[in-house]
Amino acid sequence: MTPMTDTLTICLVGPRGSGKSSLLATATDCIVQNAHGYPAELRPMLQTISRAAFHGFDSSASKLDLLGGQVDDYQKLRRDFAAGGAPTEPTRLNEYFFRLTLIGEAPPALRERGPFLLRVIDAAGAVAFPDDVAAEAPYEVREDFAGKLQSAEAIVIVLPLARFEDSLWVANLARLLERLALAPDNRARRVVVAFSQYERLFVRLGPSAFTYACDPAVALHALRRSLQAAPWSDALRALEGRVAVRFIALSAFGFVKTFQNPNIDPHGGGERRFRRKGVAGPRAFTEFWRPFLTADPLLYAALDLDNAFLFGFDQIDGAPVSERM
Ligand SMILES: Nc1nc2c(ncn2[C@@H]2O[C@H](COP(=O)(O)OP(=O)(O)O)[C@@H](O)[C@H]2O)c(=O)[nH]1
Ligand SMILES: [Mg+2]
Repeated sequence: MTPMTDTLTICLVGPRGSGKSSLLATATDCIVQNAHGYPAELRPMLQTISRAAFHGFDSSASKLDLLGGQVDDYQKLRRDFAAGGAPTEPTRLNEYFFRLTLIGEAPPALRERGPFLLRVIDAAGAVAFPDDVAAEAPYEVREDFAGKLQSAEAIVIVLPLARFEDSLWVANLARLLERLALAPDNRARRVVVAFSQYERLFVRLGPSAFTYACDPAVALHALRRSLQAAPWSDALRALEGRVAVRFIALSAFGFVKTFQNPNIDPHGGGERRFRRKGVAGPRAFTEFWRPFLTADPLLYAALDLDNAFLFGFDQIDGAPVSERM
């Protein structure tokens, strides 16, 4: 029997600078480096494909490819991140297309399924919250985004873990969630709240940092603390039942390979990844770079498969971590 092809749309939303593009840019490397939270035996493979391939056309010369969403668009995003800069902010909605295949041991429910074709929409900060009063994006772009948000099967909300009090986007997020709850025709079945920049919590721990980060109980504790201070979490709760909600802490910068400290340059101005001195080009940044869990929101969105780092409200609300052990 030929496996059925599943296609789905995933929307990345979140305030400007929250790390949406970095999350996406590092997702394929996260999988290649086996830096996701799923069992290694699952052996997921995430490849970029063209827009035409997503829609089931073979020809690479298809008219659809002229609309963008080409394989190269993702490689550019990835290269920009690898070269040490932030991915350049797109002026319109950027769409990226992937084929997800499980080549290892899939759990029973997934064995007859796949490959999964994913469309991931990364909106520029200005449109990532449709109601943003400060949005500079043209009306059509925001309308387009609102429409795609409605038609997405999964939504990944990216929020910086350490910058929680910022008020404008807190209001926008609550509105976005209410809109999702009220819209009768929205297709969202899964929402992942991804707290980015997780490595920053561990900057003082040196080489022990990675060990702590890898403990799901530590992640749960950090997520609980953040959610206590989040006025929008009630709006998210209202979605539950109709939508599966998961929380995860992750990091595009990640932890330095072999040294295991957070991948932030202690001597660099601002926040920069650790860079090998005397080495030029992207290799200076990528030599020791290992992202942390950035593929998991996409894998969960596509597969509806949990792992030890994905938490639902039941776990967030559950007994304190210390009492569970
Ligand atoms: N410390 C830290 N900074 C990050 C991380 N990921 C992204 N950033 C920084 O956050 C800023 C915004 O990232 P970007 O992906 O462009 O955010 P977007 O506007 O939501 O797409 C950039 O300056 C990145 O260098 C991370 O994992 N850790
Ligand atoms: Mg971006």
